[in-house]
Amino acid sequence: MTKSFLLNMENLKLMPDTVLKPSFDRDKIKTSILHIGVSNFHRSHQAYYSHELIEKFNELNYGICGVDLLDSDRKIYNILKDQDGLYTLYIKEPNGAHRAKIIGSVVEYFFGPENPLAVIERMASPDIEIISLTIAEDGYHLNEITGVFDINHPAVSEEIKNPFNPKTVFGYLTQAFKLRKLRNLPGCTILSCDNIKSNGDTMKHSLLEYVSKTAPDLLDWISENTTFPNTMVDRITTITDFDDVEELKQNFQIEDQWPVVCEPFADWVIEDKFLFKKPNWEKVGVQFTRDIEPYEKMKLRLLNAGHTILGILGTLHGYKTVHEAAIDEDFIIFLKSFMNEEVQPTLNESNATHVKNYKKLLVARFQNPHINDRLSRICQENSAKIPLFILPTINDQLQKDKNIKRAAFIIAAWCKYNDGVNDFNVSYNITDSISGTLIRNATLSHQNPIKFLEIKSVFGDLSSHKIFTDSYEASLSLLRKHDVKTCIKEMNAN
Ligand code: CS2
Repeated sequence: MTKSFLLNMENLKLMPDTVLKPSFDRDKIKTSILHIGVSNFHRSHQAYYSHELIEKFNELNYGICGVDLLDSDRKIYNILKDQDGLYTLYIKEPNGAHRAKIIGSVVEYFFGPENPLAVIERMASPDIEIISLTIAEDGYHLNEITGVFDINHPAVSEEIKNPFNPKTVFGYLTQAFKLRKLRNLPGCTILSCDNIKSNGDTMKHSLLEYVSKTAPDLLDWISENTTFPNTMVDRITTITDFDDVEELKQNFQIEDQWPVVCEPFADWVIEDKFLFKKPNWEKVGVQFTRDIEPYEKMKLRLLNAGHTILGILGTLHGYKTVHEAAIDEDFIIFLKSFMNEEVQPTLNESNATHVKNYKKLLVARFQNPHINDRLSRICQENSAKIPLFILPTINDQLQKDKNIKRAAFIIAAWCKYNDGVNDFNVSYNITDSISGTLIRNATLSHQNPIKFLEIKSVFGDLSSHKIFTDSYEASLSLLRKHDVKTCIKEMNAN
């Protein structure tokens, strides 16, 4: 058996030269970014970009202080503590060339449930210029129907009763900003990096709403002393498998308790709206723009929608990973037609070249055989994803009386997906915060297809749009009679 080394500062030098190790002195790094939500995605994306900036350009000011606020994040807290904040980014090329890169940009870490006051103090320290976030859709506490911040959300109302023991990101930020104001310190840039629509604006409205109810004296200060750039973030990052941990041991002699696996592609577009001088991230491929919308739309409607389509159709056909579905020619013909005929007309002309290049790369990204991205991950919380990834395309197309045939088929397939059994009679779990409603309405749809579209929190008024419902009903009736593969072939033939 090959000897392997626990990942920590001390052991770095013992690791073979095939491991890409930080060459910078981590003790010299200054922290100007505090990041909340040290997820796999943060570690493959924002922390990677900061690492590259430090490593390649000796920009020592962009160290990250990682913070997690949820009890459920205790595992990453313990691991990062053990590993001196180091972790492996296991970057898998489609041709099988895999790189193990040790990321060294997370130089501090705080765990909210253990010491909330320490987190608030760190957020309020003058050297922190950017507070970035990957707190997932749930972390924003948006109302399902209105899509705006829900002050009555149980986590929020509980916290309001006990503001000095915050639990949500809003509670922490409020306490930290109170301190900054009191101490006459400047504010900071809040950089949301979540896959939600207008992430910066959403964060801003939510925070202001929270503060108006809990600390109205702070409202003006926050408005004047913070900015909330919108961002488009992109890098396919999977759930870490035990096999990855083993491979790193065998092939690179690294013993990492929680490495991160991702594709080689990475993209980050940020609205140019920083409170202070922005990090020179453009040196490592980040794009700053005045208008984020075209990029955001492109990514959500092509990549994320593409994933969702492969997720739903693939699961019905018994596939387990994105790769398996993406090398099925029938699936790809369907996906490409959807993108070209139904999504493309809804995208802005202004970044047409970017869109063209993005589309070209997309299928190859999905087909990367080494990225074991499970369809079960993709289909989690479809009820939150579909309104963001697919419905905007449908609404835009309907408004212009344009083609929605494939989009309607996808919604019908999602209805069938909620029956919970694939075409080979194997059942799977539906992991969704409204799974009860989805399953109930999918069951009712066997008698009356429209019942599924009557879930208002997902579909709004779509059930009253005749052009859409006709197409959806035709698809659902096809899907109830035949297996999904036959239906896709039929769709492709027309
Ligand atoms: C995926 C995303 O969860 C999903 O639905 O589409 O996690 C996707 O992998 C990332 O957005 C890629 O940038």
